[in-house]
Amino acid sequence: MAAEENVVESTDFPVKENNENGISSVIPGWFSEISPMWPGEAHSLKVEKILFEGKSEYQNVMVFQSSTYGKVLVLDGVIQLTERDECAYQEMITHLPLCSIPNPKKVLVIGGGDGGVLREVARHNSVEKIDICEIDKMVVDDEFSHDLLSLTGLGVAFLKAVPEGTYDAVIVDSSDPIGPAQELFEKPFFESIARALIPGGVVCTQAESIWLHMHIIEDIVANCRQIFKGSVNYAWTTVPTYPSGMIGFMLCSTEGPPVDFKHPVNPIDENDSQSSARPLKFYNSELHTAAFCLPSFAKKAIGSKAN
Ligand code: SPM
Repeated sequence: MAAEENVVESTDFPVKENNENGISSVIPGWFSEISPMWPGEAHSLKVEKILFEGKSEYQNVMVFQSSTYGKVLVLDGVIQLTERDECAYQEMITHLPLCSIPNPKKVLVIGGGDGGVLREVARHNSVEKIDICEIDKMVVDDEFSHDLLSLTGLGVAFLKAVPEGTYDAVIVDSSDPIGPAQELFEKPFFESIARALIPGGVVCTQAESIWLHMHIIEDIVANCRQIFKGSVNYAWTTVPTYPSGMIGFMLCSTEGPPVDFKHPVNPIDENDSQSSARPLKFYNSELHTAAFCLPSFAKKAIGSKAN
C-alpha cells in the first residue's frame, strides 16, 4: 500500500468520526497503519502536517509531523520510527549486542539509513569503524555524518564480498519482510553474516513481534540455531508505535569466545554521562537483562530452540 494512501485528508464538511457505538471507520487527518502483516488491526496517529512524500526506486517514503509522537518516518505505509519512541528501538538493537562483547571495534549496520543506530553505535568509544549498507538513498538523512562512517551499497551483495572474519558485530536494522527487506530474513543472509563475523562476534537483527509473527520468529530461530554455533537468544522491547506495541531482536554469536547476552560485560550506562550531547533515554543494564525474559507462550514456542 502506498504511504499516502494511509493518510485520510481532512475534508471541508464535518465528518462524524465515530458512529453511535463508538466505532471509527477511517478518520480524516489521521494516519492508519493498515497492512496484511497485521490483519484486523491498525494503530493510528493524528497528522499535523505531511513534511515529505516521495517514491524511491524501492518504496514509498513519507515523513509527517504527528500531534503526539513528533516526526514520523513511514516506508510503504509502515511506521519505521517516531521522534518520541525511537530510543526504545535504536538503543536496544544497538546496545544489546555491543554491550555483550568486551571491545567492539568494527561494526556493520545493514539498513538503518535514518541514522539512529549509527548514533547509538558511535557512543561506544572502542568502535573504530562503522560500515553501513542502506539500500535506499532516500531514507538516508543527509544531515547525519560521522568520521567513523563509510556508506556502502546493498547489504546482501556487500556481505558476500566482505573478507571472512571482518566484523566484531553486525546490526540488521531492517524493515519488515514484505518488500525490499525480504532477503534479510532468509537463511543465506544469516550464513553471510556468520562468515563476516570474527570468532565470538555478534549479530542483532530486527526479529518482529511475538504477538503477530511467531511463525517468522520460529523460522529465524531455527535457521540461526543451525548457523551460529555460539549463543542464540531472542530479546524484545516495547515500542508504542509498532504494531502490538513491541518488537523483538534475534541475538546470536559465532563459535569462539563465549558470549552471554543476558549479562552485559561492556556497560555503557556509566560512560554515557548526562553531559553527553544526547544522553541515553531508554537502555540500561537492568533492561538489558530483562529483555531476554519471555512470556510463557513465547518461551514455549521459541525458548527451547534458543538458549
Ligand atoms: N532505524 C529504524 C528502522 C526501523 N526498523 C524496524 C521497523 C519495523 C517496522 N514494523 C514493525 C512491525 C512489527 N511486527
